[in-house]
Amino acid sequence: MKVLLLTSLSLAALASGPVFAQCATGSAAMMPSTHTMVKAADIKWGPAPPSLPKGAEMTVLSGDPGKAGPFAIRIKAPAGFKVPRHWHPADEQVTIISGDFHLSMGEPGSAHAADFVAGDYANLPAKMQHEASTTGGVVVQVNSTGPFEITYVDPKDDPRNQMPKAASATK
Ligand SMILES: [Cu+2]
Repeated sequence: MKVLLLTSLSLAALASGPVFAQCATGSAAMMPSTHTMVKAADIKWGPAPPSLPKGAEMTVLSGDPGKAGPFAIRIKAPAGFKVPRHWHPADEQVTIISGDFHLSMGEPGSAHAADFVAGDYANLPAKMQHEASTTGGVVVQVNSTGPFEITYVDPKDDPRNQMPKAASATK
């Protein structure tokens, strides 16, 4: 009986080891095949895609938001910037790098709102509608799984629907 007990204990110990090792290997397999090192000082900002309201800048840290698979981007938004209620097809992990950020999760009547500062984090579940804004400007990092898409709850809020009008109004 003693031998049996020891055997089952050591089997349990063996089983717990490899389980964690497998988890680590599994998540590593999800990462891009090439390593990426990004120095904040070297980041080159470009205009954010037309799916976001005008004024924001974006940089891609890793992956490709337009393709299937994990990616990391940063978005730099000026003071007063607001992204009206929208949702994404995949979970969106947001880390505040600098500035102030305000997030309202869920439908307007029952939304959960919070203010964020540098170092704060939020996970925005796939298809859960939300609204984001900043008072004094913000840089956020977004980690998600491509292809990245934004669907505005009110199509009138979609900058892609406003573009022709905006262009003719300024000319
Ligand atoms: Cu969003």
